[in-house]
Amino acid sequence: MANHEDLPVPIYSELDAVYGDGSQLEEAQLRISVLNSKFKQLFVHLPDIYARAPGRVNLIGEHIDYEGYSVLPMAIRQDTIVAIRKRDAGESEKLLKIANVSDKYTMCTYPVDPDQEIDLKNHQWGHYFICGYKGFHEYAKSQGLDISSQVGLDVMIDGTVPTGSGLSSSAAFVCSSTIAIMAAHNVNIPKKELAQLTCVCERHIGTQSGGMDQAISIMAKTGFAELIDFNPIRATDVQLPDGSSFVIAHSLAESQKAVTAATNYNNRVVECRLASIVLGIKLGMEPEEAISKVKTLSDVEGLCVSFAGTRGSSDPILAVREYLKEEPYTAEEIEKITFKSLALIFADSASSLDVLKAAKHYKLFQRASHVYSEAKRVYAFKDAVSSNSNEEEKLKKLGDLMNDSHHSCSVLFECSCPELEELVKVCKDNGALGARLTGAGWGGCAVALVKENIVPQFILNLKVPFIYMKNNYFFIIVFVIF
Ligand code: NG1
Ligand code: MG
Repeated sequence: MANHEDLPVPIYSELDAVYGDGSQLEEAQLRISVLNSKFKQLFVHLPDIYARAPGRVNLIGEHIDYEGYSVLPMAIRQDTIVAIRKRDAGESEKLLKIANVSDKYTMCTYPVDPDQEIDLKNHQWGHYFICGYKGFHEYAKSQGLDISSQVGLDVMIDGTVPTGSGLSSSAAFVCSSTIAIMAAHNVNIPKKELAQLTCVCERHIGTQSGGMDQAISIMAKTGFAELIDFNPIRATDVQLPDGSSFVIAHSLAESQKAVTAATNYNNRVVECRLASIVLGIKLGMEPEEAISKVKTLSDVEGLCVSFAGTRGSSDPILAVREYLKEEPYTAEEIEKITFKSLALIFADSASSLDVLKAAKHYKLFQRASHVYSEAKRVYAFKDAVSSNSNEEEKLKKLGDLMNDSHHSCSVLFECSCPELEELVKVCKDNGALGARLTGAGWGGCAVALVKENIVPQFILNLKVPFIYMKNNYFFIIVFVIF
């Protein structure tokens, strides 16, 4: 039988197929009937095709996918559905019209030209569809496929993943759009290729994404979390222990990653790249070689390990402690090591140059320490899940790893925020075995591991003190998984 990740993704033309496992039929039918009636009202015709992609919660492995390290997310039921109709070649209007079921989002209109530039300075919600559109056409060109881009598309979006919440509403949108656009052109490819392609698509929004969100959105399986490896992308099922639930709670601080990229997300990608170049040089590479060959901290791990090996341990964190200083680096200090200006090192990446403009200093020691320790925690988590210990011990271990991950994100990677700190504390005070921010951070959700028998009480307890402490917040959104 073909491997799950070698199969193509499903495309839907019938109502009852939107949830592949046939569950929640009524909810799906209701959504599709609203979608259809709004579609018809606006575009006169009905859509030809529906595509669906879920959001995700990351259980552990934060800010390490773009450094080449494995992560451990699972899909959530909240998703994006895209309904699409390709206009006939004879129809005069040649535009991409992207509408939304929710009145919150007004219709966005774009030309059909796949080479159009996305106006990143003027962020619009429809840009995420164009990410898929541009990415698909680039893919088609690279494969020599003959795709006419001169027909208009009518599109209606229905998303249920809260935006800016760290639950990957963006990847759900980009993935479902890409699948729908491909289907409209009769193209389909295996899931693992699509996971790679959609990661490249989403980078058109200006964030230097690592690929976790698209990989889990495309390759998730009901009832499992997945260990996602990169280069090449691969998904391995992880069956979580019985007797526990993951509760996701929203801090209600919204994190608009596409808008804050230069100081937050892309800043960390740049800092990690600089840390890996400096480490490469300190561990014996020529500066020019390190700049051209070393892209991520995983690229220099081999060098770190052989260094550390001479001291009787194979821990790259020891190399970080030996060779990177704890005080933040100025650009000049780094340039003394690289013998090349930072502007030249990043000359081919406009979004990295934006980071350099905004940055005052670079915390190489802290970022590298987080990445190497977090990468280990992912494997420790996976090992704990499959170990022979009793459930009680397993859950305790998983909770401890989640707590350590949060501490590292907060103190070393500095991607938390006061609201998330408070929420994580409230989770722990109310009996969570472990709690941590999930996704990029700087707002959004926390995920807590909670024993199943206390989940209802946990949710109640969580709401009360949180509302009390932050009386400007009226509610938190809670999803329970498993
Ligand atoms: P969210 O939480 O969706 O903004 C981002 C990245 C991931 C990963 C995590 C941090 C995108 C599309 N997603 O997720 O690749 O780096 O942050 O672990 O940029
Ligand atoms: Mg996102």
